[in-house]
Amino acid sequence: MTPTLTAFERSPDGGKGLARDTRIRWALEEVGQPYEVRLVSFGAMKEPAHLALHPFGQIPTYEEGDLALFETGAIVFHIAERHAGLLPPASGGDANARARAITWMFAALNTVEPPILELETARLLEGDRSWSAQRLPLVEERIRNRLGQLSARLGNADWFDGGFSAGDLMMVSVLLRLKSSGILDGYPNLAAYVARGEARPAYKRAFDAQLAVFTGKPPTA
Ligand code: GTB
Repeated sequence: MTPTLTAFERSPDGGKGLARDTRIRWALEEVGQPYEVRLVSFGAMKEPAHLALHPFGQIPTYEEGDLALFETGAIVFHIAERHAGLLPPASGGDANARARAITWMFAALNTVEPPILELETARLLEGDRSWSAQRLPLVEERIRNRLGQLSARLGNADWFDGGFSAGDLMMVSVLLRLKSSGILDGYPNLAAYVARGEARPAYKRAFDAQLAVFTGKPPTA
């Protein structure tokens, strides 16, 4: 059954791939699952029909037959459970490696993304407050602290635990949000890690597909 995602009809980033539907598109591309997209306006996201799918009135959502999901972590995990390629198999494989890959998904969402979101809030929503100039360095410091720890763990490896996994997909998606800040440049192995994720053909297809929404041109891949 072909799943359907929701995505912004008009993304504030104009197609830079930072809205969270990109990580779902990427996961589906990695496993070779075709999908459809329903674009929603900011108004429609707060209407009852969308709120029935997403209690917080956000994108992305994921519908597949009778199943409706929200939260990108749950959606990527669901895709990884239903298809081979994003997690080591649950049985007949390395169960510990699977558990570690899932751990990296949680680490990306629960430990790395929050300070990055804080920075976006501090810059976009609080930049005009009198205390903003004092707060920003503190927020950036919290990010650098996490990146230092992440960089030390990654070392010279390509991915966080052996081969590419849903954990890396999520971690790259989260770190991508820092690209325009320049903060990643201080951690060359993390910058290279993000570039490796972006270079994956599945990521490129996902990126092109979300960009096509804004250019009106069909994806080239
Ligand atoms: N925890 C949820 C998940 O992981 O699914 C968070 C979902 C979420 O924040 N969705 C955002 C949303 O719907 C879009 S992705 N916001 C509208 C609202 O809350 O009313 C966040 C996002 C939006 C825009 C950019 N951008 O333009 O750069 C980047 C990221």
